[in-house]
Amino acid sequence: MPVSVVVGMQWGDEGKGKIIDLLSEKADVVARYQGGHNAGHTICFGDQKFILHLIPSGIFHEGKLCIIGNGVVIDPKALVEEITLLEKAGIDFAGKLVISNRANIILPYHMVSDQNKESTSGTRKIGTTGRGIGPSYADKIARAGLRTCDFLEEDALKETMRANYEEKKKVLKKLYDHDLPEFNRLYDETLVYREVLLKYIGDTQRILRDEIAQGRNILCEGAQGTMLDVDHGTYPFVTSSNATSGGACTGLGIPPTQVERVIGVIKAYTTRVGEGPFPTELLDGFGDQLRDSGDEFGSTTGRPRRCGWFDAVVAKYAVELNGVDAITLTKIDVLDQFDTLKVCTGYRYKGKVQDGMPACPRILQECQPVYTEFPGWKQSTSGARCFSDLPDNAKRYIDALQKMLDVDVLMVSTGPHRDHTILQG
Ligand code: 2SA
Ligand code: MG
Repeated sequence: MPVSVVVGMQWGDEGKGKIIDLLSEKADVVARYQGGHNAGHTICFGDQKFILHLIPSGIFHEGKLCIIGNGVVIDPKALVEEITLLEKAGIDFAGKLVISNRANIILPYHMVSDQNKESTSGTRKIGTTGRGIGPSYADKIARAGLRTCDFLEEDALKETMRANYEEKKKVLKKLYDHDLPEFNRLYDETLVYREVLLKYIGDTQRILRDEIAQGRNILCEGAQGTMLDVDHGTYPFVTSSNATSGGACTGLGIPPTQVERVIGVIKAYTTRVGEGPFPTELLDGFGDQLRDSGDEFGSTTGRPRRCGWFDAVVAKYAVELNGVDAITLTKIDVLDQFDTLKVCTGYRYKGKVQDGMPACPRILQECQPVYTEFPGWKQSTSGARCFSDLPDNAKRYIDALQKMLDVDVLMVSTGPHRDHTILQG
């Protein structure tokens, strides 16, 4: 069973891009299963840095097939721009990219709706990326969306798109007094992107079925992270898809019985971007120090990320929920300058330590973290490639996390580049 799923174990930005890029070497197919161009997966090699939003992080390797699955929502303009940018950097897409014919489309009115809802929601605002992700998934679930297969026949596309447009036009006018551009302008623009994308649209479920039958290695790429999962995350402060490992099956059409392993990516501290509860958040100078040393700014929107200590309650929940059987621990070097490190081992609510992850955001908001302290190492680990080269206190910190989570640490990342990596075992 050659299918592996790579999943974010926190609120996204764990460093999945780098890890998938590394693991892609041994994969035949790399497939994105949810989210859209809200994601920002950063990959560095040589002196180049790329931020991928929709294209799977295997694209930089020769001979790998990259798939955008049915669970992804696609903004045609964003995808065409990303393809064009990568082509300019010398990436050849011929025969390398297939987009599911069952993926839902994001159109400009989804973005308008997302941004207007956010700006009129006051304290109920989610802090979305404003990319139209939620409204597009809402249309999908309401069975009102446009899909990539609708691109295949121009007449049908026009009819479906017009019906959607007319409805959105009324709703956006009524709710936000917003006027959409006229239909033909929107349609003609969509046709331009369709022209570029048509050749990539295919039946990715069947392709994956055949690849699996031939024993090929499939790497399923999650976007965002466990705590942003629409069912299991800190709802309503979540994204609108299943970022957990189960999303790989629905978002690609792969049977659960074919998934062999789940690799969890987790940062040595915690960040989140957007609103919502975050028990270990540091609102003091330590938080600023993490943000500065970790360069913690949204790779899609540039927003400063909120930073805090490692949260083992979140991590254990993610292990359980995703069935994580190996961990890759990232950005350990960002902790190099701290005297003392804290790890949250439990949540106290109204004087009592909670069992598990509270479902209700109001309760989570009031939870006080219970911390265990670790001495820092005050030495550079940046670029280390061997576990034995790490300072003793860094080894102790990693060992302690491994014990708390009861899962093997497969890799430790000590910097943004491919070779800034410690491979275990
Ligand atoms: P949305 O736009 O509807 O998915 O937003 C809903 C919530 O999901 C969060 N979200 C993210 N969190 C971390 N990283 C993401 N990708 C970008 C990055 C984010 C950026 O890699 O840095 O640049 O701001 C991502 N995408 C969605 C979002 O912040 C909301 O909390
Ligand atoms: Mg990111």
